Amino acid sequence: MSELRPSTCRICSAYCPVLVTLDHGKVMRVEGNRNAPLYDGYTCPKGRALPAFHNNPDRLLHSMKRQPDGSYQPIPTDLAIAEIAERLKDIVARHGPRSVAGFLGNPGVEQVATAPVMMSLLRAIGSPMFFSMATLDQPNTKIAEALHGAWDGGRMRPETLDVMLIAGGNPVISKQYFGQNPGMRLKELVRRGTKLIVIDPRRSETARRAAVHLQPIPGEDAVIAAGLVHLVIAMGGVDTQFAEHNTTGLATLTRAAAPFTPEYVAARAGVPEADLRAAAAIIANAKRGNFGTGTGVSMTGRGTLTTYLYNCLQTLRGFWAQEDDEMLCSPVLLPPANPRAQPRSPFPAIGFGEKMRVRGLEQSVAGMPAAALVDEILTPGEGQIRALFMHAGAMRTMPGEARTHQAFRSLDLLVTHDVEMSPTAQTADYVLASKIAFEIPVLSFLVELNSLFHQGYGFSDPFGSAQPALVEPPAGADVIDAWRVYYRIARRLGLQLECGSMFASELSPIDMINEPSTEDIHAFIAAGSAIPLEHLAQYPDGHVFDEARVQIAPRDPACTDRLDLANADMIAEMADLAVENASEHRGTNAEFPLLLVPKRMQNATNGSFRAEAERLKVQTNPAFLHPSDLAAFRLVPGALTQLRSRYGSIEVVVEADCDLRPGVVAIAHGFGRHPGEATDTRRHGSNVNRLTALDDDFDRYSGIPRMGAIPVSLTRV
Ligand SMILES: Nc1nc2c(c(=O)[nH]1)N[C@H]1C(S)=C(S)[C@@H](COP(=O)(O)OP(=O)(O)OC[C@H]3O[C@@H](n4cnc5c(=O)[nH]c(N)nc54)[C@H](O)[C@@H]3O)O[C@H]1N2
Ligand SMILES: Nc1nc2c(c(=O)[nH]1)N[C@H]1C(S)=C(S)[C@@H](COP(=O)(O)OP(=O)(O)OC[C@H]3O[C@@H](n4cnc5c(=O)[nH]c(N)nc54)[C@H](O)[C@@H]3O)O[C@H]1N2
Ligand code: SF4
Ligand SMILES: [Mo]
Repeated sequence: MSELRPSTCRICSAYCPVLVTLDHGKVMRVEGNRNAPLYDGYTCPKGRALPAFHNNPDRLLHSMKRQPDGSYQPIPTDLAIAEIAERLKDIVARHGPRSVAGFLGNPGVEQVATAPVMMSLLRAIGSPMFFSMATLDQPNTKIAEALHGAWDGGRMRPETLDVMLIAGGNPVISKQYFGQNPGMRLKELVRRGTKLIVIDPRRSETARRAAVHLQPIPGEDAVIAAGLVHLVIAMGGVDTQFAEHNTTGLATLTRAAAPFTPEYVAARAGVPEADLRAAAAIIANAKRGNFGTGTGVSMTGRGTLTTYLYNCLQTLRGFWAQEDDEMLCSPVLLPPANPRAQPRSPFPAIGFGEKMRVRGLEQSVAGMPAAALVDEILTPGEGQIRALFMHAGAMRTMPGEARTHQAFRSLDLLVTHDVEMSPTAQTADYVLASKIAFEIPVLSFLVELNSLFHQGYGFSDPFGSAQPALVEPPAGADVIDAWRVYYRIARRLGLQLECGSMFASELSPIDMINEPSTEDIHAFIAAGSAIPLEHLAQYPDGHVFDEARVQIAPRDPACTDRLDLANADMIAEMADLAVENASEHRGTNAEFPLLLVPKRMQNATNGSFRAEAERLKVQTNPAFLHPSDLAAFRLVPGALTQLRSRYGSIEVVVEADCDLRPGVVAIAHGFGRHPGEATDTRRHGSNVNRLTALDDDFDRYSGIPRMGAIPVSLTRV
């Protein structure tokens, strides 16, 4: 019996609504759901390939335990959990609570119940060591907000903008900034007259729609941002009335930006001065605008300063939502909001939380520094991490693959969840076979939650959906929701877990006798939501709740908060930037003449979805170069080549890309096999994180190292 059921693709945070064709409980077909609002039926090829993901012959259907000889044998999941609980008890008794850590990455997008329950177990044990990929992604967005302050009313809605600037982001492919049908949203934006400014060393799918595309040398974004601040001030673009009422530090910022003249910036960043001036003129003449940064900025060093400067530029122009504007991302499953057209003063970015024992790092507003995890494992002494719960594909996605591998294998206990024997699974003591996709109920909560950390997420209109699981795991499978592992461990250790909305002052106890459902955990996280969760059930395709639209309220006459245009650390960094030796900081030379940059590919999401690589034509992650560079290295497209950085080397397939700036190598991360496995580069791709290091030129707040603008070289094989 065939039936059509609405659900949501969760391979990435776009959360596209889909219609799933089921036949006798088997996923047969996935297509965009045109009945759902906002998305106009959009899906990408990955979403449409979900049936194959479900029916992947390599899928892990049983949990695995590592044997003394390094091989893996199936183990009943509940037995694995019992053994893990015993070992954990012993580790806590011997090394204390801080020796237990949890790490959550992108698989938490699919399994949103993991985060609260994993965190709850760590809290019950008394460990502060909860890490997430957020600090190896774009921690600069939250940190810049802490340093500058935030606008209570938020940003201006995209459909009202005269100018939108995106530096180091490619929404058409990544869906970041336009989560709902990005191609179409961007087209509408430009058709309505918004001038798009894109800063990207590649003429990306997004840059093609730009009024001005700056194609700079990678890693010079802070210089460009400072140059735009300088020019906009010089052009008389400061909204002086807004600045007077809402800011401090204008004179200091003006002085700090003075060295970044258009001549200097153009020469240093390798962009035409006329284009830089054209971009500044668009900004200075616009009435409404928004500026954002992506991973091209956060990975290439100085992400915090760059995003800080774009926030300052936004403030100089008064580009924040005004009284009576409709709030961008009015809450649906988040608690009700009452935003006002007024500033919120800066708040501490660091200095309040757990201190790391390495590189002077500590917890920040962006979370615990994930870049410190590996060295917290490897550094002996009080507080050393001995047990790790991993819910990510870290062996492919963490900078510095070799050191990460060394750390993972040195643990007393490494537990990971997985859907296949990925490189990360192959380092673990226990691999817990996980449910996937339509076996898991879905709640649109995560998309809204992300909007609190990064302006590129959230629903442009108050959309919400909650859908049940559609299918059972295959007959005979012994797979589990990740959160249940933490719940069952706690139960075995006699610990009481607590859960609730992250906005609530108090959490509520979880029933430790009758195991809750995943929907029960969802209800905990959405407690106190603007639209009660029960209302969502009436709309199987999802719904825009017009009653949830929030208008920005007037400024409170008593408000004395101010946005800071002259954070001391940021101003000091600008001074360093202005006098440093640019080429020395960049690190290119005769041995490493090229700069490697990150990019995302449409048909792969980080390290996931390798099972369908063949069908999606992303078996390998090619290293793209400008044809002139290929010629200079006497390489032809498709050739196998050694790509080398100061930290390591990988074999890659080179391809030509006329849209790239010469001197740049663009390659996607998330590929490659376990270091011990035989590899065919054309079939498995290569792990870019053999070329990166956890302590390379790292951000002092979040610890994120350089994962872009990395000096590299090519050698023919
Ligand atoms: N060099 C370099 N490194 C990067 C980046 C970069 O640009 N360059 N980007 C960084 C960024 S922004 C991010 S967000 C991270 C992403 O890195 P991760 O957070 O690791 O995310 P994924 O690679 O998407 O994780 C998917 C993998 O997790 C495993 N997995 C474990 N549990 C589950 C589960 O329950 N379900 C499913 N479906 N899979 C599971 C699967 O094997 C799958 O391969 O990478 C970071 N690393
Ligand atoms: N299809 C697909 N979608 C994804 C993902 C995926 O792997 N595949 N990953 C998801 C994740 S985890 C994240 S964090 C988001 C990220 O979302 P985005 O940040 O939008 O990621 P990208 O699409 O890689 O865009 C980064 C752009 O930065 C450019 N760039 C590189 N170096 C520099 C530089 O030095 N300066 C400037 N100005 N630009 C530079 C690159 O050329 C690229 O076009 O995407 C998410 N969506
Ligand atoms: S992977 Fe594709 S279909 Fe799935 S949510 Fe992301 S953009 Fe949508
Ligand atoms: Mo990410």
